[in-house]
Amino acid sequence: MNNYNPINEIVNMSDWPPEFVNRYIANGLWTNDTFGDAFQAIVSIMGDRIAVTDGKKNLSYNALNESVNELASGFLKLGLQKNDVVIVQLPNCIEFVEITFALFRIGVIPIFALPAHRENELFSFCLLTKARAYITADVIGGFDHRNLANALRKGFSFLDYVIIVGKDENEITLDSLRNSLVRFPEIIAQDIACFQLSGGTTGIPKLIIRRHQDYLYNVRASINACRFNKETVYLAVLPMGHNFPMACPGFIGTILAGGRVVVTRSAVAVECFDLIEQENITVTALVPPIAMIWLDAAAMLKPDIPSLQVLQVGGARLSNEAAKCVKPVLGCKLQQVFGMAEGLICFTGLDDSEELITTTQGKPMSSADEVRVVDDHGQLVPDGEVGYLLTRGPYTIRRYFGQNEANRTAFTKDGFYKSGDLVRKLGAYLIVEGRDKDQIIRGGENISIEEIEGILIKHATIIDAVIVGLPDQYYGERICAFILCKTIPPTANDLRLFLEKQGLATFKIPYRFEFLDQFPTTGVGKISRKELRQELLRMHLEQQNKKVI
Ligand code: J2J
Repeated sequence: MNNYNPINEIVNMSDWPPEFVNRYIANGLWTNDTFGDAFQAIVSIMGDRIAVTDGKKNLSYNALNESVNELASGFLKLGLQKNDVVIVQLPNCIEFVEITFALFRIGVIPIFALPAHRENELFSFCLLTKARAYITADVIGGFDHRNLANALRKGFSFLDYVIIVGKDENEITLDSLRNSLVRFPEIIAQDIACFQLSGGTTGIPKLIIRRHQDYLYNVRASINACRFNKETVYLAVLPMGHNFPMACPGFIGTILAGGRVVVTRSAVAVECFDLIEQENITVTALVPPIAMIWLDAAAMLKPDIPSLQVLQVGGARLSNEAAKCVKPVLGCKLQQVFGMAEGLICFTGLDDSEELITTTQGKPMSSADEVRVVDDHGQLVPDGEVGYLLTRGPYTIRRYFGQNEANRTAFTKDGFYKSGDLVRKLGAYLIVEGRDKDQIIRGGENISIEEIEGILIKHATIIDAVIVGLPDQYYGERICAFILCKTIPPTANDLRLFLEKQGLATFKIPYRFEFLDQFPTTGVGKISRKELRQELLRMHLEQQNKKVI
């Protein structure tokens, strides 16, 4: 059993029923090529044009291709084989691009861990997949990943290799693997390209099987919707392992469209504004908390960044108020992106009306995407009413890897993925109203946290606001607001008066305000409501204990 590879069980499985496979192929959505083929094709067109930039370092398409081949050969010579799994945990860097395409080329399957993941997440990935290698950097954001590597090695005898990007005396370095060419295994469109991670804010991320055929379609449809082309210069700010900056269209989409990727390890507004100016960035992608900070900084600094045509914002709900500021403050178009690593991606269109761009989260990017909005009993709700989003399509998974329980609960019998998002339809467009678990029900009233947050950020001193519920024996839940301020915070009473003046119903006015210097975030930078809820409970219990004493 020692050589048992759990991946073998899914290698030849088709995740979609045959009638869907046939339809997606017949309609030209799924093609026979792989990421390796698509990359090769663009290399032969772009040649010596720059593909990736990191600081002063540039790699042309030809040079990137050479690196990819050398690394792919090195991984094979080291002993990795097609369908082995490796964990890749890296900061944004050129090597991220090289490694991704090298692994795609030889069918070694990366799990893209985010830099913020620690033992809990990595141990679970190892256990599920029997990962054979851990590819990381020595230190990321002040944290020494060699300690994590040691813990993994101790825990799992099957983890044969630790590969360090950068210099290291004791471990295998990536550079030492750059090797003369060997024969590559044959990779077909049905092979697994990578594991993406579910973005849920509870528990350990689940593994999402992305095959060349569906993931390549995901990238190509995104390129189409976002009009990426040879003139695109994409700034990779969000952690590149996440589905959004990776494949929607992200850095892979930029490369396959013949554009240039500029990577940065800093999301700090001034540093990014400088980079946008120096590198003539045309598009970048952010999560709302970072977008809000950029907007605030830009309002003061008035950066000179005319090259920036589009700011994509997704990953969490951007308030309509913040959405309306993007054009006047940053001088570029806003593109809202509502997506999930499990599949479905919605974009607002580049030519859509301001109204659609600032008040909706876009429409599904593929005509083959199927969307249903249903009530608690799975019955369709009338158009325009809020319900749970179910979706199915040519790049939306039908099951997770190694998650029997989640596979029973997260999908309907007819293969729709239950996203857990509460949405409202406006024609083909979707408006995200929250997540099922983020709703606040106070005294039987469903409270729209979006409405309260949207009003709070209109206050002159507030950068961002998050509403969470505190369990309460009388009301069921009470409304609490966490506030991030530019300057000295207003008092809770000021804010109550402000909300009242803005016309917010009395029962929606928060019972409690907490002022923080920063919000806890998930690995990709979304605000972690789960951690804020825990923090609130902790503060509440502390106060109760004080009262008892
Ligand atoms: C509200 N909630 C949103 C939005 C995602 C592009 C963009 C984002 C992701 C992503 C992604 C939202 N408004 N605009 O993979 O390719 C919440 C929803 C969704 C969950 C998915 C991409 N955009 N969300 O965020 O897998 O709750 O993917 O179900 O990390 O984020 O999270 P994740």
